[in-house]
Amino acid sequence: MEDTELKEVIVKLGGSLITHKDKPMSVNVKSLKRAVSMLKIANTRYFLVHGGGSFGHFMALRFNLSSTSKTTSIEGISETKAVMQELNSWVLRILVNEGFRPYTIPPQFLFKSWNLVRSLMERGLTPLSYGDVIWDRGFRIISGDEIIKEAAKILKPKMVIFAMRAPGILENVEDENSLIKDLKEKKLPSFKPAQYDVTGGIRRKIEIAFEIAKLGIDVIFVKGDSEELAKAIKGLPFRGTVVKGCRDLE
Ligand code: IP8
Repeated sequence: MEDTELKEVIVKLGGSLITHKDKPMSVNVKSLKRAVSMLKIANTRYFLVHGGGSFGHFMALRFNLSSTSKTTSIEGISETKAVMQELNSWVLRILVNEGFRPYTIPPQFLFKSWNLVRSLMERGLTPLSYGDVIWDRGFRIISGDEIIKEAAKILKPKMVIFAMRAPGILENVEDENSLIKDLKEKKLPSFKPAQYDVTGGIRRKIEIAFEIAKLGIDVIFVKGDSEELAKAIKGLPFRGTVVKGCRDLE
């Protein structure tokens, strides 16, 4: 069997896709179910990660937690972990109902468990992780995007997909027709900061996408609750944004 056939696809289910971002602690069940059904249709091996949306970001902001500073608020640590675990249960349940066999590994353990991740995938299970609070010489938030970056380095997937609410990266957030199809490093639009986002928002996401692309892996931003997601995974023409993998080792 060709090596490429064994490679999995890493998908980040964005918090803005799977929750109602302006409504605290509210799962967007419809979008989440649709995104999961698209993953099923595309029928490949996945490593999945989900974001915090109106669960994690809302709580982290309330207790002043972030990805760039350490917190000593033990209430904030527990409350934020609790809501992320709750959101993870929703994702887990919907994946199971759709026929996946997911297995959650919180990020605190993930980085020491890549062999477990590989074993899970070999057995037909789908490893799932999520943005969370971790101990990193002090407690801080780790975003799903940071997890994806590490996973991409280790697993060397076929592609990395950010499944989002928007149809991709937009030049102007208010205009869905301003989609950037081919995103190049020098052509970054200026993004407004999100209403609440403790992990750096779309700008940080794009920086991470370029870091992954430098490993020679294509990174795709696509609307998660639409057929475009399945098309992108299958390698068919789709509407979305591509950051082309570019490894110049020669
Ligand atoms: O939505 C954030 O993960 P992200 C996780 O992937 C928390 O940035 C706890 C806010």
